[in-house]
Amino acid sequence: ITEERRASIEVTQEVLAYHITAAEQEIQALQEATIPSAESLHILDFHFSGFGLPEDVTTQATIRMFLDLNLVQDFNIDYKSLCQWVLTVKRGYRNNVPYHNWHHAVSTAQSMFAMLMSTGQLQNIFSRLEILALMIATLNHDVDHRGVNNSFIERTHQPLAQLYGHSSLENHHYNLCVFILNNTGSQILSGLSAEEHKALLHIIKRAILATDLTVYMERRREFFSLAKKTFTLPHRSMLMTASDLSAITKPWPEQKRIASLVAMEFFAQGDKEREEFKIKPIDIMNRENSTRLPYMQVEYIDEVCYPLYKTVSRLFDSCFPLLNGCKKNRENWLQLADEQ
Ligand code: 5BB
Ligand code: ZN
Repeated sequence: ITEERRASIEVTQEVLAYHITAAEQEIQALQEATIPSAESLHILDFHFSGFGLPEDVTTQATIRMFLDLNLVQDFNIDYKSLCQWVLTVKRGYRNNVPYHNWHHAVSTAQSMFAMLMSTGQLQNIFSRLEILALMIATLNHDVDHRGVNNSFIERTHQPLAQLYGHSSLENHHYNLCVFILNNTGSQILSGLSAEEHKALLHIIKRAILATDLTVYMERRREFFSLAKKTFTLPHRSMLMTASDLSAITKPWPEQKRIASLVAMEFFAQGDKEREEFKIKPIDIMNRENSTRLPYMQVEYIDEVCYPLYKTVSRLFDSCFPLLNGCKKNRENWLQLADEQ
């Protein structure tokens, strides 16, 4: 690493720290707030909906997940640092992105939390360190998403694509996650030993990189065949994807709303491709196909979601509501597709 490169990193970190570190007032408000119980926040439910929750409640709900998983006690996490960390992660997400924003982060973390809490099984299988890693990873897994996919970033030759060879976005999400963990005042890991710290970052990295859907599609055969054997560990990565895609398992009004946000984000990328590269966007990003949305959702369920939740619920009975929700949404989308 050259002197110049080091300087450039330092400057970037300074800028980032200045822009995304939460304001003192905001931190104090969260720190002094009475955190509602998990029951009253409904975060133990698989059909939890984060949309419509006031912003301050989303950060309180996040704190509640860390408290109820005993992570604050077990890892000696300083409470004020935890508050600043959560608020800083929240600021790392872009409000102007329709789907990949803070609500998606909270919803992903909540799905992981609900799976972990639904059965003693999962909490016995994973170590305390793995549980901490999975919660940090879900909350950070899309931080600073720009509403366009890796393929777009690579084709536009953005610095982000030059920095990493593959999974550009996911590598960026991980690096920002580490940056926020090192940020003065947000150092929730200061109670960990050097070895624990190193092991934790390794798990977080693998978990965040696993949320690249193309990586999941390539590896899923492996998960499915592992899941059929009796004494195998469920893959942490599979639970990351199950949390990430949990919108498809939500009650119908929520699923409909989220699908339209996903479509908005896809179509916005398609519009950019048409304008900037003068190319015809791929089907799912082409606004002219908006009437095919119900049909695309059925395909998405059949090819991606159903096999995933089938495997997860086979491993853990308590996760069956995820599969059931997915099935119900397939019926609804199919009906809409047939009506057209
Ligand atoms: C397109 C190709 N086809 C043969 C099968 C179905 N797919 S799909 O699975 O890529 C697809 C997924 C098509 C349309 C979709 O949404 C239209 C609004 C979706 C879809 N993806 N629908 C969703 O509700 C959600 Br949530 C998602 C996941 C969004 C993750 C975005 C990450 C993209 C990186 C490649
Ligand atoms: Zn995501």
